[in-house]
Parts: sequence; structure tokens; C-alpha cells
Amino acid sequence: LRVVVLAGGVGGAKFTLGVRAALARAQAPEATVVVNTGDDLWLSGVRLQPDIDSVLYALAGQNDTVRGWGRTGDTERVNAELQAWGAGWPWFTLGDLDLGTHLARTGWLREGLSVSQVVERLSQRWPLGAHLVPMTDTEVDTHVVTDAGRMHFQEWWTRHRATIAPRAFENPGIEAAVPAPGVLEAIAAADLVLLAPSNPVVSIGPILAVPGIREAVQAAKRVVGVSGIIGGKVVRGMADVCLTAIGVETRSDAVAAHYGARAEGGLLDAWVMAEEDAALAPAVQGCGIHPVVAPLWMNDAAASEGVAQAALDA
Ligand code: GDP
Ligand code: FO1
Ligand code: CA
Repeated sequence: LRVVVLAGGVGGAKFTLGVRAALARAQAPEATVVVNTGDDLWLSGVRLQPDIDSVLYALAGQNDTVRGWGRTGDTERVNAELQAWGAGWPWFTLGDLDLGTHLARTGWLREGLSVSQVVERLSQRWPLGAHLVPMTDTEVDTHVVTDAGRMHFQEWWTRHRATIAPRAFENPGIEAAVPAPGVLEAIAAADLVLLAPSNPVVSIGPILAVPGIREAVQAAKRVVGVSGIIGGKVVRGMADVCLTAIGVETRSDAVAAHYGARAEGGLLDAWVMAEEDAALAPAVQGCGIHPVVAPLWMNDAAASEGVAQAALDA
């Protein structure tokens, strides 16, 4: 069973951990995980890749599970110096260990490696049990258009906590971007493509917006999505604000309809939705998407594996 996962950061990472466990149990090959790079940014001279690092650190068992980003046991000595210099963003913390990753990455980029070659190098240090690839090697950082001006996604999300109404999300240059090497090939060879329960707008959205990726998913053998909405709530973060901005209700059936049924030019064959949303299953069916109801909370490794198994069985 060859599996490709499309993923954002923390939600994508929790789901990927489950996929890794379920595939290992089935003695299937490691999954390929295509990760959003829209969150990426330059800060204090280094390139950050928040979603890549969230998945990398989680698969390596190095992630800070309490805070939800960065390395476990990190310190902030360098960050204090940066703040004292007035460098970077006062509301954005770069941990010391995390900075090691950013320096390594930036150094390799400066030496001429592509983003996917850098991700491959970052993947060598720990046994990840999955093959990580960025969606594209091109810089296509997500910007948020608001009445208060245009800003990088990271400023809108972390500084303003999504409290400024977004008019639109844009990835300048994405029309000219190409999928990273191996992405289209992995999707074409996959028996199953999984859309992680990641933010549909700013995590899955940019991946599908890279020219060629949406078409490849539409042509895949089988596509199953997992709902990040449980009981009408995004369980973590501000994805509801993002959904509202693109005119999608914060409901599992509305997100399924947003991805659309494959038979009708959309992406999904099946949609895994939470038990709390079981009443919405007929609406999903009505869209031409096969609904599967399962427990969707990923609060520990066993729960994540259960969610992944439900998606593999869907
Ligand atoms: P980010 O890039 O760090 O914001 O993470 P993602 O975009 O990959 O995932 C964020 C989304 O994960 C949130 O909007 C939630 O809807 C979803 N999510 C987080 N925890 C859970 C969980 O336990 N179960 C499910 N089904 N979804 C979750
Ligand atoms: N999130 C925060 O809320 N505050 C931070 O200071 C912060 C620092 C940070 C540094 C590196 C990194 O890779 C991620 C970081 N995050 C931080 C998380 C990140 O802003 C977002 O949650 C994601 O980009 C949304 O996926
Ligand atoms: Ca993200």
C-alpha cells in the first residue's frame, strides 16, 4: 500500500505519526508526506519552515508537544540577544536548538541546494519513518490581505492571532511554481492519497495551488480526506477564521464540499468525519463523497493511529 499524505504543521504531524504507525503495523512502505511551505519566511537572516519543522520534529520525537511548535527542551538565549538588538520580531521566538536547524537550512540554501535537497538533508539526522518533501522548491510565502494592509501569514497568525479580518490569502508567484521533484511521481504511484486534517485554507490550500498538484490528486487512484473539524469546531488554532474568509462554514460537511467529490471535478472519494458530526454524514453523501464516521481526536499515539487507520480503511 503506497500512501501519500498532504499535510500542514501540527495537525498534519499528529496525523502523519498515526499513518506511520498504521503502515508499519501493515508492513507497508513508508508514506511520502508532501508538506505546505506557504508558512515559510525569512527572519533575522535565516529561512524558517514552520510546517516542515513541525512534521520533522514530531516524526523525530523532538517536538515541543506542550507549546505546539519548536523543539522540546529548547532555551532562548540567542532569542534574548536578538530582542536586545531589536532584530527579528518581538512577538516571535526563535529557540536556540530551533535556530540550529534554521542556520543549517540557510547555509545549505546559500550553498545552492534546493529546498527539497535541504529537506532531504534535514531528514537524515533522525529515523523519521516517512519521506518528507516540500510542496515546491519555489518561495511562495502566504500573504494575508486585510483592510489594515497586506502582511506575511506569520504576522497575521502569530502576532495578530487572526483577529484582523482576512480578505484573501495569496501566494505570490505560485502560478509559476512547480511541484518539488518527486511530488507528482509519488502521487501518481500512490494507491491512496490522504488529505490530513490540516487547515484547509492555509495548509492544504497552498499545496493544491501549486500548478499540477491538484490535477495529480484528481487523477490519483484513491483520495481520502480527514476532517479537522470536530463537532463544528476547529479543535486548535484559528482555521475557522480562514474558512470564513473563503466563504466556507466551519462544519465538517462544508469542508468536504469545499474539497469536492472526485466524480464532480473535486478531490475526494471518501471523507472521514468525527462521531460528533455523524448527523452530517448524509449531507456529505449527498455531495457524492463517501462518509466514514470515526473517533477523530488525536490526543495520543494510539488515537492518532486510530484516525489514520480509519482513513486507510475508508
Ligand atoms: P498548523 O500548520 O500547525 O496550523 O497545523 P495544520 O494545518 O497541519 O493542522 C491544523 C488543524 O489540525 C486545525 O485547524 C485542526 O482542525 C486540526 N486538528 C488539530 N488537532 C486535531 C485532532 O486531534 N483531531 C483532528 N481531527 N483534527 C485536529
Ligand atoms: N508560534 C507562536 O505562536 N509564537 C512563536 O513565537 C512562534 C515561533 C516559531 C518559530 C519557529 C517555527 O517553526 C514556528 C513558530 N511558531 C510560533 C509556530 C508558527 O507560527 C505557526 O503556528 C505556524 O506557522 C502555523 O502553522
Ligand atoms: Ca501551518
